[in-house]
Amino acid sequence: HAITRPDQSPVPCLLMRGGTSRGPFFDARDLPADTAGRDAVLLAVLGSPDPLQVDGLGGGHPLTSKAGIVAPGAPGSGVDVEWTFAQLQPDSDQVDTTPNCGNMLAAVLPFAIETGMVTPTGDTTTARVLTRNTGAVAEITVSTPAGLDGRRCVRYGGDARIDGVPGTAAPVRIGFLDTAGSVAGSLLPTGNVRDTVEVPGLGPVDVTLIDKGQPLVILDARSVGASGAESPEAIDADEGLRARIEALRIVAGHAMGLGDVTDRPYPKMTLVSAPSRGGSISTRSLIPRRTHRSIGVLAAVTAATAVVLPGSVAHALATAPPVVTTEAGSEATVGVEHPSGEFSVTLGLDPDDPARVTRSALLRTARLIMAGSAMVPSALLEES
Ligand code: NQM
Repeated sequence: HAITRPDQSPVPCLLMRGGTSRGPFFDARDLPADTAGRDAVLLAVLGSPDPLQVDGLGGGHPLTSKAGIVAPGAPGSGVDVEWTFAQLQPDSDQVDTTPNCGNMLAAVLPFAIETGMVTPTGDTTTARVLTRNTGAVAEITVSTPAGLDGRRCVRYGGDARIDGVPGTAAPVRIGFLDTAGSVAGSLLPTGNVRDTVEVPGLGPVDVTLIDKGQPLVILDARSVGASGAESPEAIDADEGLRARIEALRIVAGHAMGLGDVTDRPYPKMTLVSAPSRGGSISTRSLIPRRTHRSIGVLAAVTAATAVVLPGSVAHALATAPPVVTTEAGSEATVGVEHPSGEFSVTLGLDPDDPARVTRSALLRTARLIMAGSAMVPSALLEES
């Protein structure tokens, strides 16, 4: 780069949408190697902390305060690409690399192809991607036709539609093997399908504490005085409701063995109610203090897993999903309703124990929005 401003320096970066999230993606080798230096650069790029993130690329919401750090898979590891997801916040200087993000994950293979880390193999390219945050491995397939110069490249346009994103785009197919216990250590960290927790100011609340890729507190919306049909804006504007949900989250965090989660972006809160649009369950997801416009990918996988788990709070309110039996075993397709539509998750079920989910598959889309460099104060790069 020939840019020689004395006080601002460029960091190569692709701004991408992954599913219903958006953020800058970096080649790990372009960021400071130490965590503190890396985080300082990410905060500068996003413009946090500031509710509007007016001095950076963030969009003033947790869903647009995210970053991806991508590297080639280690030789012999069996993965083609590895990445670290960073959750930032508009209004704090926290950079959290503990949880998964299945939405941003959808942009990782496109990024790896754009930057030459992965070479396309045919009209579609499949790669194994490791999320370093939790160790989850996903098999991802993207569309890679020949480009104008005859070389294969990522196709972003197409007919696939996901609720929560305008228009249509090329499909990004994601398959997960076991994602249980990503942050909480096991699928059911208390050992129970259902717990009753005592919440100060609210009393006893029945919950399912579960982690199939995202630690969730699943509760009947009515137990915090909601119907489950509220819009995200209505939930975010209701301070009393949010305070009740947050009080429950703190208690549940301890019960899940996660310690004091006051400043943590997990567990996420999932208010469930009976489906109303032909799906299996209706959800309102708080991530964790603002309400998702749809639902996170691994949050949807986790909620769907609870739907097929007899005794869970979700199972009790759900309409049983259709199950088909193929040569590969039984599959349930769970329709997770959310404020902007429905997220369909296909779960592979253990033939000996249909309450045990062995794999999950889902559809996302992604798009390269901008390619270039993010400018950050030079001192942040010199220090590393
Ligand atoms: O659960 C939001 C999102 C997410 C996370 C959040 C996600 C997932 O929608 O895998 O995708 O839960 O903070 O991007």
